[in-house]
Amino acid sequence: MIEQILEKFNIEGELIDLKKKNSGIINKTYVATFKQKDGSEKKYLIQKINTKVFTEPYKLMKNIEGVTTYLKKQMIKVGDTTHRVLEVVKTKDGKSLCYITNDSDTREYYRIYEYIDDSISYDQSVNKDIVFNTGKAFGNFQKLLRGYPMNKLEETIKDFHNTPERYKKLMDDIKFDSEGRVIEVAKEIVFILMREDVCSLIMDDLKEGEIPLRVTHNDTKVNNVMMNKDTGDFLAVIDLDTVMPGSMLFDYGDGIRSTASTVSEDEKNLKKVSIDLDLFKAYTNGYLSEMAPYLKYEEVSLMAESIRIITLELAIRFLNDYINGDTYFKIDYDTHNLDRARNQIALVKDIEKKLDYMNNYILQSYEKYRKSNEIKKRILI
Ligand code: GN1
Ligand code: MG
Repeated sequence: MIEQILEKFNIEGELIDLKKKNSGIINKTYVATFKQKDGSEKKYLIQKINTKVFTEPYKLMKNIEGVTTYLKKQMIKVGDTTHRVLEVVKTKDGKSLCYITNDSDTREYYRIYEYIDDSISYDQSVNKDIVFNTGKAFGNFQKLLRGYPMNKLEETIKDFHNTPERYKKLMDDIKFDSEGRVIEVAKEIVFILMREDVCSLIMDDLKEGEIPLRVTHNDTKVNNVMMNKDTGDFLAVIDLDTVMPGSMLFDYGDGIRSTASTVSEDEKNLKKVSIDLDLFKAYTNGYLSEMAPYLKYEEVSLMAESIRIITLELAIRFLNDYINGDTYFKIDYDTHNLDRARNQIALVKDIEKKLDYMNNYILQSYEKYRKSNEIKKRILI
């Protein structure tokens, strides 16, 4: 089947290996190796787009092509030759996607990227350096895209990080209780109810224009950055499906939520769930080392709060999916989404204890990187 897809794309050589990759909980991914005429091997990443989540795959690819083309131009402009950009492979008729019609008469969409060689990605934050470079990669991504024409960008998933809307939807679905699961999750619902006001802090400022819309990645996990195998520096930001207009706060907060948590989202022993402050510092410094000169103070002052908001949002999403009968996130067992929601709630509790500390640290780091950039600019003049 995948072979049939591969034939539709502009790929040279002979297919010698095909493997399914276990990463992400939305799209299905395969790695294909092709032997070239000169004997060398070239790898490609094939992804089946989850059209339940991304209902308009052509819009999604339009965003990805626009952003990657722009990134490449910016990198040439600033003389960056060490980092790489995701490369879309076109079909034989010049499209960024192909589809096949499956047995149940629905279209399955596939796209292909060139595999990024000499790279490694981590599913867990192994150490501070990796986390620093993850923050730096996403900071650099936002920095290079800060002049991207926002009107060219499609909203591929409507209200993706609109936390108050996510909250409202959860409350609506609780009333509906389609699977009769609400009774089991009363404690979790109360926890979320008590934080209704927190949900709207970022969205209110965005709507009022206090903070700007920027190009955001919207899935700033450690495994969405390919690292250079030899130098340890970041190589490229991947998984651009959710690139959309948004606030940098969603990206920063989600970056800390996912890279600085002591355990994975699947950990059931809630005593183990917390934010590792050293990893928090590493990500913050990496991010601000790139973005500090370009941020508005209103954004910086909400950075610590954004960690709580995005974690609460994911708790809401997991709990909502559990209540609805697990229609969105892939699950391995019946209560998987409930366990994930509990894990994120435990993380919110820990974040709340550390909020003031994190806020102070962010402000210090921001001042440090802003000043060092001023000095660099003066020296250059
Ligand atoms: C989903 O599939 P993956 O791991 O790239 C989700 C993110 C969540 C994440 C939680 C489009 O991302 O928003 O933070 O799971 N992506 C989408 O693990 O919903
Ligand atoms: Mg993703």
